[in-house]
Amino acid sequence: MTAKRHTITAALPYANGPVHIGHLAGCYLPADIYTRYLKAKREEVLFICGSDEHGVPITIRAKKEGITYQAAVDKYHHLMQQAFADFGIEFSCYGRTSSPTHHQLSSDFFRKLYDNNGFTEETTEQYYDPEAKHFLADRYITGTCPRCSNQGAYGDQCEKCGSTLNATDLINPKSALSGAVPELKATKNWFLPLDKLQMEFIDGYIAEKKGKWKQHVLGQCQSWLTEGLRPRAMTRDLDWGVKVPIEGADGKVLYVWFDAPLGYFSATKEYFDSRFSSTFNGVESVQSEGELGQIEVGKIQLDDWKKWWVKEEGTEQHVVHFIGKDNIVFHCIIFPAMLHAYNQLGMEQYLIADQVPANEFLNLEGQKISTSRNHAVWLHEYLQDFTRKTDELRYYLTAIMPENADSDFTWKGFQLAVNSELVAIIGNFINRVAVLLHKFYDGKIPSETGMGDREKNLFDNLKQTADTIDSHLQQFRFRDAQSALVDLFRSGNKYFAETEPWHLIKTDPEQTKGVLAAAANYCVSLGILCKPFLPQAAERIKDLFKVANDKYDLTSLGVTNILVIGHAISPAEHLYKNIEDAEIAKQVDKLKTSPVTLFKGEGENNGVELSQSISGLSKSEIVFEDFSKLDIRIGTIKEVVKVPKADKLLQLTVDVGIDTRTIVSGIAQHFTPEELVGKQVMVLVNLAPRKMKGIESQGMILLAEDENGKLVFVTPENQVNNGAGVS
Ligand code: B3M
Ligand code: ZN
Repeated sequence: MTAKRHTITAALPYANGPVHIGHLAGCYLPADIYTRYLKAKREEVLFICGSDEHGVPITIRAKKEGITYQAAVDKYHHLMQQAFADFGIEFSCYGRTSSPTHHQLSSDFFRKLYDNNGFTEETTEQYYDPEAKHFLADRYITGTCPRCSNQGAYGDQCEKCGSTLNATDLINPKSALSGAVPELKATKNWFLPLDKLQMEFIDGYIAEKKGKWKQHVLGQCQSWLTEGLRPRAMTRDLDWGVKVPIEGADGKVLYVWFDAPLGYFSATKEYFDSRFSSTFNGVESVQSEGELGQIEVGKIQLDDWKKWWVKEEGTEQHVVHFIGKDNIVFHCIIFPAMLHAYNQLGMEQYLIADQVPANEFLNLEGQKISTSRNHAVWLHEYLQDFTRKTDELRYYLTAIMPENADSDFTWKGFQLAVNSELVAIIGNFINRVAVLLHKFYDGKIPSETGMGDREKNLFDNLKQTADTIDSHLQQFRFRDAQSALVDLFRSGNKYFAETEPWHLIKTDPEQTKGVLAAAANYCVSLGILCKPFLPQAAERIKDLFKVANDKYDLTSLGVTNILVIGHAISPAEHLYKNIEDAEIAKQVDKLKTSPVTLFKGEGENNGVELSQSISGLSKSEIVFEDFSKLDIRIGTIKEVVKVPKADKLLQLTVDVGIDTRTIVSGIAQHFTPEELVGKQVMVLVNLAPRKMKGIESQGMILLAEDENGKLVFVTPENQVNNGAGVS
């Protein structure tokens, strides 16, 4: 069997601010789930990340805070690294691009390309601040937007109208450093000939990914390629970054998007170097379970970081970059072009990504996350407010992960996910099994697993679902994978509902033993499957059922006698606790007190305007992601009153589980208020609120029309809980 080696990267976050939930859902969480899953399969995997400490946003942040660039990146590097660790993102190595190893490696990489005519030299006119004696990055220039006349537009974008700009487009440009009028001055830089590399390599590389990569990723790549790539400067006039290793290039550094992806290499190198010096970034290096699979530590050579980045005959190697959608061009086009150019030199043959499963953006309570306006949920603050509740956030973020379309985090949604799924389905099942084992059998496995039809079905379904999860994960469908896992807990609850061991014990004590032994062994398998998604649950289940470490991985999945007769378990406990309304209210208030903007701020990606509302469905063909934007839930009509001076409208008060809200509906001519109270209906709950006759309507009730034009409600066949989702 050929070995499979997986090199997994997550985008290096800019060290200019703390980590928020958008970052987590965008790339760190899916990368962590994926890595943990491969580890549970005992495949070779290395998970690489680090802080991106160069580039203009860092220099702006440092200037704002009145500290040196290095002090700024030190501060945020440590803050981010700590928050990731506290949240349980298990990087194998977390580097930083201000490290000497990184400067050396990226500088050498540039120099080798340079020595082999890998760049073209071009002189262009750039804005220069005559007072500060400094070339100005586009972000350092403000002026009037030529499109919308906003006087505070930046040299790279106007945050009012969302246009992408060149600094020379601005009317009345000013330097943000000194306020001086900038002058155009000639400057020489080195350009990567992307036009040539497109024809030579990139076109074919992307074409080959059709049907393999996510549609939205290919779509973005294709639009760049159709427009035609142009040479791009790989050096910049800036005083912070990796110095350009060429005579006469004083005051110039490598373009941040040239050095940052090489940070994946340098973080790996530093990690392997540290295995000989036992420190990494000055911190004791800890190797986590299963990380290097079958590699024997004693055999590692100094150069072994290249095992993860250089082609090796006879080994199946996979490089996967987890990123957000704003990083697509850099990871799918520019970095591969750099590596291809380097590979042409005939030295090491670097591996080029075979998957880039970029995610789209996560919004927060219907608005874009904005770091500059503090409309965000910061990870380190979450961890303070919800001590050790990491599974809870992982679970909800995975459930709403913006895999193929933007999605929305709401605190109510978070509460509902925790209370009605983690507590009511997952925690509840595990707890019931443990409680009954203690109640009837002194906390010991009473017999072998009973193997009747029900048990056979239970375990068959487990194995099939595990295969489904595997296939979802291989295709980066984290939401579906997690939801299949929850279904397995539902099946456990159903098994109990059918076998009723609490009654069965009175009529058939022997069979009851078999049922509880089956349930307990089934719990162990569920715990193993929780590992990538809900690591805390996985640990708690392992401790609760006292499972040996070496039996707790995917090779034990579906085994019905992991827990043998007489095996004692720990006292029963609840895996999760309900999140109370007051905790949610506090978070919602916190957001309200921070001003919200409609546009993205400094350090973010572009000036795209917020789309706040769902614009009404078109009747043309849609894809599933379009449908999944609709949040349809079951609700119960509590009160109905006529709307004064409107003969068609009724004002309904509807309990939709997550809250009780007002909905105005044009159904007064079809129903009397009396016949509506108590009715269960389907409600589109994430429709933007709108006012009708001065009343704000928060959602829409779904109705069908019969052949006579009479309206009928679309109702669930059986009574279900308010708030139940319709999908
Ligand atoms: N720091 C951009 C970002 O955080 C950038 C990623 C670098 S990955 C090599 O969105
Ligand atoms: Zn504008």
